[in-house]
Amino acid sequence: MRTQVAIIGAGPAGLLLGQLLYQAGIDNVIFERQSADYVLGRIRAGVLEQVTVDLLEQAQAGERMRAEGLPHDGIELLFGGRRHRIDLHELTGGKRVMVYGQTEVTRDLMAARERAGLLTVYNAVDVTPLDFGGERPRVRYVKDGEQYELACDFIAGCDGFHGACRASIPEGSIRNYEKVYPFGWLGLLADVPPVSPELIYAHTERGFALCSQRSATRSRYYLQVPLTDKVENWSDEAFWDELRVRLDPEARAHLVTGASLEKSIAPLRSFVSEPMRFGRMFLAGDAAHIVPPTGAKGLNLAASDVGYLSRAFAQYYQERSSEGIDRYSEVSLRRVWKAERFSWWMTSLMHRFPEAGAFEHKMQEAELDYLVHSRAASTALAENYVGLAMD
Ligand code: RFL
Ligand code: PHB
Repeated sequence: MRTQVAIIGAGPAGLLLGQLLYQAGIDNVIFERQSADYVLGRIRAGVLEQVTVDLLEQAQAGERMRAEGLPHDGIELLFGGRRHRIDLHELTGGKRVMVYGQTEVTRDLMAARERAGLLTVYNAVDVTPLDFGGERPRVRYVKDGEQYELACDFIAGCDGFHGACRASIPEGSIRNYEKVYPFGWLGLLADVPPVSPELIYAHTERGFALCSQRSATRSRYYLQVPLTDKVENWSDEAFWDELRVRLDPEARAHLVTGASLEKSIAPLRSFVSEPMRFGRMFLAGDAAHIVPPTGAKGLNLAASDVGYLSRAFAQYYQERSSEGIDRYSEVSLRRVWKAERFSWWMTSLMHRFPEAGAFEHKMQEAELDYLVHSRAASTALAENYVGLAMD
């Protein structure tokens, strides 16, 4: 068996890459360790930049998003007990974000792939990228107890932070940069109407909270929690009680609570691996970098990576030019580092750090006050939040 691009991982990066390559006439096969249902069961991102929306349209997977996604023109920052609106649309000269869950993005991409008749090997065991340092890479895997190999021109490592691709690159050929934060996010999904039409990012003495949403009837909320907390010790009631005290009086009065559909704790990390290429293997998405979720950038970076990578492969096959693939890592990393900076900044500004003292708390409050009252500072936030342009 043979293909042009073997893609490891059927998360948003792998699935979107597969569709963009298909649109460019490039053959590809995806290998995924889990089942399709398992992939769809992971509740993650909710905010799409215009760049991501455009790529999903290009991939012919944008129809339902266009109909059901919620365009948002602003976000609110809550601190000192009051909310302040950041008008993304006005500050960026007409840009906005789209609230549409990663689960739905993934579902739409899976459906588009099925329509195209492309092969995805789910429940693939021991997926191993081989010989990608040379001219003839291969992927070895086990399916239903039998071992197989697929020859290919290139391997796309879209297998997330804990995947096999980055781990199989010889030590010393890539450099990792990492920062681990001393807290996590406890997330809860429930079929209740959102507390407010726009997202609320709350900075409080008890820690950060985020009010997000998936639709007019489904809400997603997050609380900053110590890393030592266990999800099983957080009852739904305890979650709602804690969220309530982190909100302003009006939001508190409007909060509708209900049984959780999902509840989980995610640690927060900043991570970049450089370069995003070794020989004929290219890393994309969480396989290459992680951002803390505060800036809503993870899924969007996965999308822009595969936007660049699909362009590079198209140039290779259609124009016989290696220029795009040779520049992939450099071009992607320029965007990645700016999103890393924004996510780190927003995380540092909005959370309560255990080691911070009274002076640091005053600095956070002063910066938030400056941010919402300075047009220049608000514009910088808005410009990054809606997403920087792709080169
Ligand atoms: P994924 O989604 O982790 O997919 C990788 C896939 O690879 C598979 N895999 C393997 N397959 C074969 N062989 C192996 N050895 C394999 N190892 C792993 C996995 O099963 C999986 O299916 O990575 P990808 O595609 O790069 O996508 C990245 C995004 O999922 C991630 O960046 C975002 O979810 C981050 N994120 C957010 N991003 C945003 O842009 N906006 C947001 O609002 C946002 N909110 C969030 C988030 C992430 C969160 N968590 C839980 C980490 C909120 C949270 C709480
Ligand atoms: C979400 O809806 O899951 C979400 C929204 C904004 C973020 C992070 C997560 O910054």
